[in-house]
Amino acid sequence: MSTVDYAVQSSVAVLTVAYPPVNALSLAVRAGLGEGVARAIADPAVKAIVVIGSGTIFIAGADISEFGTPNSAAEPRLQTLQAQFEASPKPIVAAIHGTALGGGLELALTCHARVAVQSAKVGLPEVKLGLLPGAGGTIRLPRLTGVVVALEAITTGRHIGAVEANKLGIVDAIVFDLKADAIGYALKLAAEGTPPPVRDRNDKITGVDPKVFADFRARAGKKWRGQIAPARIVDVIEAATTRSFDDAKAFENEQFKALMESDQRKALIHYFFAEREARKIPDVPADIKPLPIRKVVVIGSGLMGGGIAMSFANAGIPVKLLDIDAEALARGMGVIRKTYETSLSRGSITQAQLDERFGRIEPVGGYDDLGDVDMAIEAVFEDMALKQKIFALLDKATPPHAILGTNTSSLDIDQIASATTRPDKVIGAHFFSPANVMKLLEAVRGSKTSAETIATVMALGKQIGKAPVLAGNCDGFIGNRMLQYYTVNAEYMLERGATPEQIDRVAEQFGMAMGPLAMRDLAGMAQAVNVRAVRKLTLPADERMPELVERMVEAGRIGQKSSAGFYRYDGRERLPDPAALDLIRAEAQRQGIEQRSFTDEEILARLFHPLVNEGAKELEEGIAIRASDIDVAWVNGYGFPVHTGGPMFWGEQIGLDKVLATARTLGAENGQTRWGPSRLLERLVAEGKGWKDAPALIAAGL
Ligand code: TC6
Repeated sequence: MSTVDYAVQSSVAVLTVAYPPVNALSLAVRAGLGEGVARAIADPAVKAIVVIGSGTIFIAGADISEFGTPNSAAEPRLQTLQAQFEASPKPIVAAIHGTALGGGLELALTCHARVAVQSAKVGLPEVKLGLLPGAGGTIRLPRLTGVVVALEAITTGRHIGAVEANKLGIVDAIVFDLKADAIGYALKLAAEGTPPPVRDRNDKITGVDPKVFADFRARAGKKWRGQIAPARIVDVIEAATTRSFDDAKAFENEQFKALMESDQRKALIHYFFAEREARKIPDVPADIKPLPIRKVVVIGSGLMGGGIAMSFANAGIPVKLLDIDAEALARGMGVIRKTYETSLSRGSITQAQLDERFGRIEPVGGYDDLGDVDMAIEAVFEDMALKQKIFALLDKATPPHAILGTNTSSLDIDQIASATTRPDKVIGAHFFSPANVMKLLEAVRGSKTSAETIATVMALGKQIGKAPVLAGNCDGFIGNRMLQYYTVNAEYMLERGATPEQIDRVAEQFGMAMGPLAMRDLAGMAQAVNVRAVRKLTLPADERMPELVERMVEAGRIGQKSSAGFYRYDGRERLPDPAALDLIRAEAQRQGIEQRSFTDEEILARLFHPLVNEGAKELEEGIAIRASDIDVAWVNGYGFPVHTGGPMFWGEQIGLDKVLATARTLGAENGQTRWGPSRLLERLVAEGKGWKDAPALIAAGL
């Protein structure tokens, strides 16, 4: 079947792109569009042309899977097609539904007009792939919207709803019957005379004050955290205002090519596919149908439960928020209301959305009325006996088909499931705080969790806008199991002479939103002391837990709350504190540790290499299915910089041999049992292999 269907309707050639799943601009699609336009121009019976997508989408952009293959450079290239569109004597109208993204929108910008249905979205999300819109997006979009809007839209890559796009001048008209109205619009243009292409409209990019760009760089640059593409985007948009179209286009090409070659682009495209791959579970057949989840109950109205309830409400799924403590329930509902009100005051939701979303959350005081839920998620504190009691109640109160999820971050799923008569329907559904914001959903399979239950939770995760990752049942699952190495290691380094500022600066320059010690101060030390008390009980004999946090608490330095921890705080501003350094030094002496200086490079290695080593152990044990799943977990749950591709991809990029060397050093220093090298890592390095070879080695028993 052709990838572009050609038909003439009411003297208009309608070119329908039919290239599932997302009508990406593969070579075949580009060729089909080029042939279609040439045919329409040559046909005297055709007055105008409409380009439309089949299925649920207009065009999702360049075909990312073609990048780096001969097809991506083969003619007709996108830019050749665009020149053909712009030169067409007959008007071309883009008829947009679903999404028009990246190259899809850039192609539409070379049409003579764009019409869209109200539900459509447009955007230039290339920045999320480490790229810039290299098919003229950076120099055409500002010609329609002005530079201020273009700067924000292209550096964030956000999807813009059709109504807003219409107001901004990107879309010319909102229509109802897409094909028929687009044909009508095209005929109107043909009757009035083909309008000039966007490239010739210069009024919005003339006389722009250069200060606009300087201000934008100063303001927005802080959010880029080491990503290179946004700054290049600003440079090209600025060039669009100072150079001719062709000169600016040449500059855009040059910058696009440079980004295409960058490690960040490779990492971000790895990440794009990793997130989609994570939803595919090898032993869950693709034809297993997820159960429809029409209503959910969340048990526990604390911060976590409330955030989880909001995640469902935001995605249009009605949810009951259950708490047997009436006061806590009222408080929880109050917090939810307040969170929505903050979003309203920031302009991120409308009053109507607030009412709708809040209205979907029904507070309930007991288990009597759960006959209509398809899923329950328990989010009470980490107490096995309490959880088992709740699961026994849920087992009786919910319909037999309902899935029972637990938000535990560490407890044994099988033990929780044993309190029910349906262990096949019990699964971990571990959200991250704040649950209405954080994207990671760690689904945890117990030994009896069924394929249908897994398929349902993975699909549900996507439906509510999360990035679901499936983990095996172990202490800490995928993410938290690795986290301890990062945080504990920061403290080992403090004992040995690194300073909190140095460690946090290295982590933040790497791209973490906040370094591990500043994070500890923010989260507060008291809870960490409790967690460690439990962890110490199971610590192997060859390992010593650092006790800096304990010393801080003893000295009344519990973190930001007491304005002192690893730093001192003036309001929220964190400042170096000699008193904290004294305390660290005294503890090092007590432990008989000699302090020394650390280079930034060593700090970076000691902070992040152990994550990769532990990730490899998770692969060995089957806790994580793929290295890329670990990347998805760490990017979305712990803020690991996405432009590195995630810890495992990054580890492979810098060299697994380096990671292994660090594991050997830390094994010798901190105890081999937990800190020593993973066998998988040793094998991969010995054989010069990478993560893609891991499954075969593991299957062969390492
Ligand atoms: C660009 O345009 C550069 C231009 C300059 C050139 C000079 N290509 O996300 P989903 C696959 S850069 C190839 O699950 P949704 C995806 O891997 C591009 N494949 O669906 C998955 O495959 P699987 C700028 C693609 O409905 C399947 O389609 N554009 C592409 O939740 C379904 O994907 C973007 O960055 C692609 N472009 O969301 C847009 N896109 O089934 C990227 C998707 O084998 N795409 N696939 O796993 C998206 O944001 C989303 O896919 C979506 C649909 C919103 C279009």
